[in-house]
Parts: sequence; structure tokens; C-alpha cells
Amino acid sequence: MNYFNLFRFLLLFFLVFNVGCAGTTTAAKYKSSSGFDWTPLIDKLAADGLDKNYLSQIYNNTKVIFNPRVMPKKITHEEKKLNYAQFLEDSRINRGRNFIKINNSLMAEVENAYGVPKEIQAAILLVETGFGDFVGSDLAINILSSMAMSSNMEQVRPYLPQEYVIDSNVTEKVTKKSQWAYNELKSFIQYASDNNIDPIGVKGSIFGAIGICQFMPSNILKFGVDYNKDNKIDLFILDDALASMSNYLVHYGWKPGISREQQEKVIMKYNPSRPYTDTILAVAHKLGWKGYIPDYGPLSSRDLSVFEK
Ligand SMILES: [Ca+2]
Repeated sequence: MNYFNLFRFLLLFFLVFNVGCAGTTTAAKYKSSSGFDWTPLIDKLAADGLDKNYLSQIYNNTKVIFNPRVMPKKITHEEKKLNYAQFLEDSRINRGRNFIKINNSLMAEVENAYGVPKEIQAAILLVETGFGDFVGSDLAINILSSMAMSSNMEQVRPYLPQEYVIDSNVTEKVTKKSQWAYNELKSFIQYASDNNIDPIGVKGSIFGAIGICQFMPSNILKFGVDYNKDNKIDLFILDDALASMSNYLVHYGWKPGISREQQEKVIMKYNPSRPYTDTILAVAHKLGWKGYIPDYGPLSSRDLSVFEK
């Protein structure tokens, strides 16, 4: 090998080596500190129109972590097991009365603007998050990203109780919930970007619901209201949470004077659970709501056993 050939060899080696390094760096770019590879998720979100630089900033953050236990939690969650009777206890109702007293002018203003009584506003905040005490302990981005990336039953199986593993519908459920979570994740990132909100700073419930009124991100995009006019919809701020919640209820048909059956139908849109709906209306009643209609026939009375727990 003469000097010229040696030079060419070294040049080639240098180029190949460098390209190799660059290739490795790109492939490892979206790996979290725990080694989880976010690249497929980022590529999909980018193909759906989200900004790739924004996405890589998010998924390069070491706080963004894949949690394989989130999807199994969603799959095994049973609404009926929640103890709704606790919300009718005197201590909770007294807290509700106090909450209305402290925030009376804002709540009355929102009631005036949307027609949703302040007692209904308070009842929803009490049941959803204990007036903001329980807004979730993990980041919404982690919850939603983990669920979106859990479409494969093999990832979920080790964390599922045996009765779910042998249930043949679970695989289909996992796929559906994963798709649902992906769409919510897309909405969440869009929402954070549009409102100049740090996506790594937002807490979410175990299903990714956000704020003191617990909105899924797709609903923030549709019904969120910047009520305090600070150019962002922030559902951890009471003004925006109350107005967004009321806007949502009005969209689904809430107005003064509707029948008990209609009231129930609207509240069921907030959370499709009969015990939840009965609880919201009963709490509002205990808080002094004048629109409570107790005689609503067999539709709901069959479910009042929930209060006897
Ligand atoms: Ca705002």
C-alpha cells in the first residue's frame, strides 16, 4: 500500500466510522434513561403532523418514562368498585359548602354565563379530584405515552392478574385502549404546544385525565375555555376549570329547568357511570341546589344501593 492508497484507506475508514457513529447516535436519540426506545412513537406522531423537534425535546427528557403497569391498570379498572358513598359524608359536604363560600363570586359568575349551578360545579370538582387535592401523581405524558406504546399483549401480560390473562377479549381491549391513548396523547401534545404549557410539567390521572376537573386532552381541545384570559387554557386554575367543565355540560344539553332524566344524561357524558351521576346530583342537592328532582322513577332508583356501601 503506497501513501496515496493508505491515505484513501484512512479517509474511507474515517468516513465509514463517522457515519457509523452518526447512525448510532440517531438510533439512540429517543431512548429514555431506562433504555426504552420512543422512536416508533415519535415517528408516528410526526407522521400525524406534530413537530418533530418538539417531540424529540419531550422524549429526550429523562423524566419521560415508559411504565408497563399503566395499561394493565386501565384494563383491570372497575368503576363499580369505587366508593361513591364517601362523597356524601358530612365532612365532604361541609368542605363543599366552604369551597362555594370562598369562591362564590367566580362560581356565581360562571353559573350566570353557562347556566350550570355552582352546586353542580362543586359536586363535580369534589368527586373528580377533592377540589384539586388528587390530580394524579404521575405525568400525563408518561401515562398516555406508556398506554400508547402498550399495544402488544406480551408487554401487558406479566402485569395482569390471571383471570384477565385467560380472558380472550383482553387482547382486543389492549389494542383498542392503546389506540385511544395514542389519540389522547396526540391531543395532549397539541394542547401543550398551542397553549405554551410545558408538557413535562402536567400531572395526569391513571388514565391521563388532566386538571382539577379531569378532562381528557381531546376534550380540552374541544371544550377548554381560557376564562381568566391569560392566553392559555390551564385546567389547574379554577377559573378555566369551572368554565371548561360548564362549557362541556352545556354542549351536551345542560340548561336550567331540564328534567331529572335529562340531567342524568348530561352528567353521564362527563363520566359514563350511573353511580357517579347519582352521586353528583345527590352531592349538589346536599350543597343546597334548588334544581334537584328527587322523584325520578325507576331509571335511577335501582342504583341507589351505591349509597348504602
Ligand atoms: Ca387561562
